[in-house]
Amino acid sequence: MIRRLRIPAPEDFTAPSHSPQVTARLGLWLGVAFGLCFATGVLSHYIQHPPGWFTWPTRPVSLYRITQGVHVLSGVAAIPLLLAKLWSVYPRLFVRPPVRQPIRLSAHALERISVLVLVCAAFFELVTGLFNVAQSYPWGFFFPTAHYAVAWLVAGAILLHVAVKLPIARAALSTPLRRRRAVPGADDPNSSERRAFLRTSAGVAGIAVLATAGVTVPWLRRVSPLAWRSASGPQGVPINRTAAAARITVPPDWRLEIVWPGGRETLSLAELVALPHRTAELPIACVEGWSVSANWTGVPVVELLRWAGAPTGRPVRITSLETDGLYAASTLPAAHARDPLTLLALRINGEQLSPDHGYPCRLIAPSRPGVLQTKWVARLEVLR
Ligand SMILES: Nc1nc2c(c(=O)[nH]1)N[C@H]1C(S)=C(S)[C@@H](COP(=O)(O)O)O[C@H]1N2
Ligand SMILES: [Mo]
Repeated sequence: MIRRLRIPAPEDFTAPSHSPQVTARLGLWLGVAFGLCFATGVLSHYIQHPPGWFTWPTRPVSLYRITQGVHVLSGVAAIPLLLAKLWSVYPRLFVRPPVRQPIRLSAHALERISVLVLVCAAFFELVTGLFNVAQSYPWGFFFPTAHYAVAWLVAGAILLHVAVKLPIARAALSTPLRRRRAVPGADDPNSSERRAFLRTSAGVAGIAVLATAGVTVPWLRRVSPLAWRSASGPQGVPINRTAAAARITVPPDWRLEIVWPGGRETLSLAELVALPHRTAELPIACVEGWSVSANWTGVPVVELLRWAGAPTGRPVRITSLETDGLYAASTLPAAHARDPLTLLALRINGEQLSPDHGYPCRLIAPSRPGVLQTKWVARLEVLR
């Protein structure tokens, strides 16, 4: 049996922007923004904590820069879209009574609870994400873990919400915005207001993206007043953690240590500098969405391992002089460890690395999150 759904008429609500045609379209756009944000966020999580079955390509060198840029910018776009969607449904959020059958937990009540979970979780993701890009952590929990866990809650709540709303959303999406009234030639006066509200919502989302996209899109830097990172910084690249903050002191007798199952080799800075170098243009792409390209010069890790007589084609653990930081070490997966563009960099944009950029040497590898580009490297360990 096919049930005919009654689309609430615009008069059911106080303003045309509260019509289901508006809500459904905003829902669709929001679904695209959240979908992109979720997919790129899960990717970023897997790159940083790879399960056994996961591999991430080393090419194009900017792949992570792109996926993480999409993550942060789709999140930025979702903020005005979520506010607009809440505005478009808010009369219905306060329908009385909130629970139709007070004794039994009705489907209606469950649906209302799932919407509450969805709204709270979505706000949690967008707000914590915003604070994260602003490098402000005014809370007690560990941001990546909480942000990742709640993302699954949002995804599940969205799927449930879409499943519940599919019939009404489909009907509303197939109802043209420009609906003709019974009187021929007379346009529904509310339809232009509905379209204006949708245009404004899309416009605000677009402006929010343009105003911030300069953090990662070089040619947008000049039109992005709200970009939270510019291309400037010592030697043309911003610094997240300075050598002073990480309490780095490079010992005068610094030697790079290379260890592998059954072997060990060390070399001085002078010996490292004397090895064949390679220069590559590679981006630093922070998980916070900002990214900047630079010309890095250094010794390819694979060549260094060959020079030491260590096995290649295995994952390599990179450890910093930093002792207690969260990002004091990282692991190069086998694909990155054997890539000739994975460098132990000694120079940036033609100059010796400044202390803040990781002097005496830092890791820089293609298509890799900034947090894994370990600075102030002290040790390479070939894993089994
Ligand atoms: N040892 C160490 N390396 C590190 C970090 C750190 O805190 N300690 N921060 C990482 C992060 S989060 C990023 S985005 C890049 C930032 O690079 P930059 O500060 O050198 O520009 O370095 C990475 N390397
Ligand atoms: Mo970062």
